[in-house]
Amino acid sequence: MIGARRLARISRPWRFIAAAVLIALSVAAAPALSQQSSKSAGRAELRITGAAGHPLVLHDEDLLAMKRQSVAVTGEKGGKAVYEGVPVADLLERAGAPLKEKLRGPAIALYVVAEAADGYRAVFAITEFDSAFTSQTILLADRRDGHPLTSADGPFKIIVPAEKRHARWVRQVTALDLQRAR
Ligand SMILES: Nc1nc2c(c(=O)[nH]1)N[C@H]1C(S)=C(S)[C@@H](COP(=O)(O)O)O[C@H]1N2
Ligand SMILES: [Mo]
Repeated sequence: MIGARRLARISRPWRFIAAAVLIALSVAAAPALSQQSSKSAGRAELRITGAAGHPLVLHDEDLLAMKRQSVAVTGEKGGKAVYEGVPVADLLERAGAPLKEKLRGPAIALYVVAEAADGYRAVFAITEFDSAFTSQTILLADRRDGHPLTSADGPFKIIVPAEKRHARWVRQVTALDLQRAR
């Protein structure tokens, strides 16, 4: 039998250790929890930069509040998917880029560099986004088949529906840089 005095002597250090372990665990979990909540609060961002218009930073909730469009596409390997997002033209317009009736004269020399997190780059002439020039809608997608894009694809991916090769279907888009040809 363990006497009451002896029990108190044994259990006190154990109580101390249990408390220390609990504190250590909560300290360790805090960064993971705050990362989780910042992710669900949607801090994925898209920068629009460059020569024409004004700089603009958009978050995924901004894209969700804009006029949305979806497109059914066939992948390079034949798989089908429905991408949903915002026409790149609307994003450029929001940043003050000349489109529609303003897309004429010197503005015809503008081009957009789509920049990705892995350093990949693709170039589009500004006319490729304008509905007066083309019936194709190039989309900045944030959803595929109703779900947010995977980390390999997203948070944002450019969809070029009429293009059979997918070299300009830029994954992990971080910025659209609007430049003028010299
Ligand atoms: N960020 C990024 N996007 C990219 C690429 C890349 O290397 N990095 N490769 C492109 C090329 S060449 C192709 S064929 C497709 C391939 O897309 P998938 O891996 O989803 O099939 O992504 C395009 N988008
Ligand atoms: Mo490719």
